[in-house]
Amino acid sequence: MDSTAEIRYEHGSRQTTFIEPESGGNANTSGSSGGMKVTLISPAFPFSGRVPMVPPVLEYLGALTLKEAPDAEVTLIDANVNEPAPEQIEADLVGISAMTATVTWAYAFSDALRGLGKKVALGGIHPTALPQEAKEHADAVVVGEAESVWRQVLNDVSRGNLKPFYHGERIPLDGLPLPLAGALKGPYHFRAVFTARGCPYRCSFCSVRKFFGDTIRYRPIDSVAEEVEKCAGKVYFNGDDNIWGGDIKRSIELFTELSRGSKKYWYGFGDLRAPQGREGENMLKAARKSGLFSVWAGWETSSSEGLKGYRASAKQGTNREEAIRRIKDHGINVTLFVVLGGRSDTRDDFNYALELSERLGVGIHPVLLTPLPGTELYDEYKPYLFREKGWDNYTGVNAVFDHPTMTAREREEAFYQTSLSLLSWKRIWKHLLDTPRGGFPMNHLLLLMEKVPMRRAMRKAYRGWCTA
Ligand code: B12
Ligand code: SF4
Repeated sequence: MDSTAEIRYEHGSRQTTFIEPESGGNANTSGSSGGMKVTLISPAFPFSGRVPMVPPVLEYLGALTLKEAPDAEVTLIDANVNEPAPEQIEADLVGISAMTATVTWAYAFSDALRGLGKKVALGGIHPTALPQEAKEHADAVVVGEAESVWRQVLNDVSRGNLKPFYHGERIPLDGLPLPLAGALKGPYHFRAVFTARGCPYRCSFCSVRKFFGDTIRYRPIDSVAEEVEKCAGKVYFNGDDNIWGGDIKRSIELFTELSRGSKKYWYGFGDLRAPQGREGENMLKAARKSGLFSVWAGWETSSSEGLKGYRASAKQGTNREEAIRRIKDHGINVTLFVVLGGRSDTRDDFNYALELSERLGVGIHPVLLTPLPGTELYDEYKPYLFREKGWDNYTGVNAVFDHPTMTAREREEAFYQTSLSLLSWKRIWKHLLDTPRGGFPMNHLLLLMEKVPMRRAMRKAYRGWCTA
């Protein structure tokens, strides 16, 4: 799960980017989608509003579209920057990418577009988990990854023969196009780079394994390095589910290659097991040298019983506190994700998150446990879900199921109080002091860049919640 999600930015001017079709775009690889207009949309977030990251899916799917249909006209829209009116969209095909939290917006927007006679394809993690539901709101649903089917979709649109479902296969990640970096202008600070897909762990609350598979597929190291050089800014986000991957030797090779390039800083999600292994030290050394300054790790919960319940023990290794110390010793900052408010949690678990942050000198990112469709947790929690709460409540800040001892309001209040305490000036200051000195000044500056807007966003969200 991710956290920069909670950084809000004020709304700015309209931002839609039109990308010129390749000049003289000749042989259309699709053979028949000549000059078609394709608009790709990343929906508005219900909770976080504007985030400082370019929506990776737009730049990537835009590039894939031009790879498959070089003479297509591609328009990218980040609805967090500019929420367009459906009447403004002129396209032969509109592709909308949705996760669970954003699918309510995606469905409503798609319904409006279809009401105007436009063709819409929905894709991404939520339509893949619930394709039949998504089909109610779309002309076509792309289930799974786009690479193996996108050309077919474009062909079918141009022939007026769109199918209801396209099933993407999990193919090797060689030859992926470079994202259309810079095409989407906006108040962005970061761009994401992906080096792998898939996760071998089995956390019951996570959608990733079912979507991308339980084996890891890696991109060739030279294409990752090329992308970092050409597309990533001075500071970038490694969007992998686990920056260490499952193969430490490969990670060291990747980090070594990255450190040969121009100096860039990066951050991402990593498990706590890899840094503990025999090769852990070497890996951390190479990662730091390549510019890694901050790791977000899933601590998830305090007790081993709780970890077992979430099937999240394996990724913790045998001594997770030692892993945190090691990472920090290498000058790398640590933030831990903690899930709260599960049916076996109590109010004390919220206090535990505060204690953990003090004791380990790390940032904590609390999330209210959210059973996302397509996960094992969803099946387990199905009987307790609040049916009246739509998918736009599935953001990690709302209680969406019944709890044996705490009301939804009590859990949400506890969540906000915990988050606000973690973002108090006193704790931000303490976190700055606890930030590894080896990372000065970049780690400290970036920590402030992250915490201050997050604090502002959380306070605003809390005020909104109090009046709701
Ligand atoms: C980057 C990212 C973010 C960024 C998004 C930035 C942005 N503006 O888009 C930010 C930080 C904002 C974010 C926020 C959140 N995120 Co997030 N995020 C990711 C991450 C790491 C990468 C997604 C990505 O961009 N991948 C790159 C693109 C190229 O790949 P892709 O999206 O998978 O697209 C491929 C296919 O899915 C498909 N496809 C996707 N869309 C479409 C559309 C069409 C038309 C077609 C044809 C195909 C297609 O084709 C692509 C190529 O194969 C994923 C983890 C993951 N492994 O997916 C989590 C993930 C998507 N996030 C998740 C969650 C839960 C959240 C939050 C709710 C977390 C939170 N509590 O704060 C928030 C939601 C926002 C909010 N608060 O309201 C979950 C979603 C689970 C679910 N069922 O919805 C994921 C899967 C993480 C996880 N471990 O579970 N996130
Ligand atoms: S480690 Fe767990 S939470 Fe992270 S991607 Fe893998 S299954 Fe999901």
